[in-house]
Amino acid sequence: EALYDKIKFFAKFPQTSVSLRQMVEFGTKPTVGTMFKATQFLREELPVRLAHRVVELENLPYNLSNMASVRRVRDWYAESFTELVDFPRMETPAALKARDRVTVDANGHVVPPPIHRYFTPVDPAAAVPAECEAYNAEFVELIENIKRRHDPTVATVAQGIKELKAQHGLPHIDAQVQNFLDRFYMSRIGIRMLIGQHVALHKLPARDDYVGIICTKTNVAQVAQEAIDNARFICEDHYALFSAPNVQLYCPDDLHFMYVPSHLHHMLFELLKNSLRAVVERYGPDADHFPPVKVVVAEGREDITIKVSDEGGGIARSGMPLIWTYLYTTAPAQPEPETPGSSDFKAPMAGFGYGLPLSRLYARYFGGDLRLISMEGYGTDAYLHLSRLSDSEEPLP
Ligand code: W6P
Repeated sequence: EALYDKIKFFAKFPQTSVSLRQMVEFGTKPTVGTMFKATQFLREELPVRLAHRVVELENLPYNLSNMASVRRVRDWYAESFTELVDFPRMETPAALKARDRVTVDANGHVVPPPIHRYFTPVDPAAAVPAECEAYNAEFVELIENIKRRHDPTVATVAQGIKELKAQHGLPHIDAQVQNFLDRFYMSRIGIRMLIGQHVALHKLPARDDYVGIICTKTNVAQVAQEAIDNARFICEDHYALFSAPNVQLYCPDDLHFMYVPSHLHHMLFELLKNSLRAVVERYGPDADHFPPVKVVVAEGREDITIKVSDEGGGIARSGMPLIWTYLYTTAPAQPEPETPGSSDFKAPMAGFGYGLPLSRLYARYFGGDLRLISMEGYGTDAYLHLSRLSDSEEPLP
């Protein structure tokens, strides 16, 4: 069908990576003209990225492409693709006039037609600022709606994976499916970053240390403390505890770097929940003492590394690869691992969501990484590496 041909055509174009530094340079003191250029970039780039995903969603193994949930997600991508390529290009007042699409008022000023009638490329310098502004605003509204449309993607894909498990009884780690999901979610992080950044530049009031959703001086101790407070609160709620295990934070108060605070919070919150869960489940919710979780932040030249250490009993070495899989998390029943440590192994498994694989993708998105080292019978150390050199480019699948 015609739409699918168009999508396949767009999917032949390479995606364009953007670095954190570029996002910041672009968004510093955004004028109508710069925002217009950003609009033009996204108006080209987003359809290309969406098209790549549609083609992948159409070609999944295990008949995954025909599952209702996967098709629903595919349809959202195709719908958003259509809206973006149908979004009009803009044309100059001169061009408009030449095409007799405009009226000229009593003072000789051009009265532009409704935005949806613009459609040829324009030199922003030659365009009327008010027109550009209206055009930008309309584009922002479009991509905000697109972002909202795709909110339920992770839950919907997870549903599909669960159904796949039920139908095929697949092995716990299927490299193909794992690989697809890593690519798919990495792409999603990138698309949502670009949209979120653009919308924030357009809408949020200017702040000294923010460029869109990027904080040029993200205070590590502050974000870490918020993640700690939130994770402990959730833990107390979940286990009906009077007090969750303590979390000791070792971080210079003034340590800051350029990052997206919400991403950092998300990753630390996820790690801390896992650690708290491991500790509470090892000692039991009625224990009168828990060993504290420790968060140590180190400032290197290349990286800021955050280590989250718990004494939650650790994970069997054979179980480590499973931590990063998506199939595993939605699996209703797990066979016991063939190691003596199986009882230790089972406890932390129960609650794993997509949190860890997604957190690792968030870390990698800006050139960082997430690694786990476990001492079975004692505890687990998670190392979150964040690149301080903000010029690593988006890793696009
Ligand atoms: C555990 C399992 C785990 C996963 C991620 C982070 C910390 C921990 N601790 O026992």
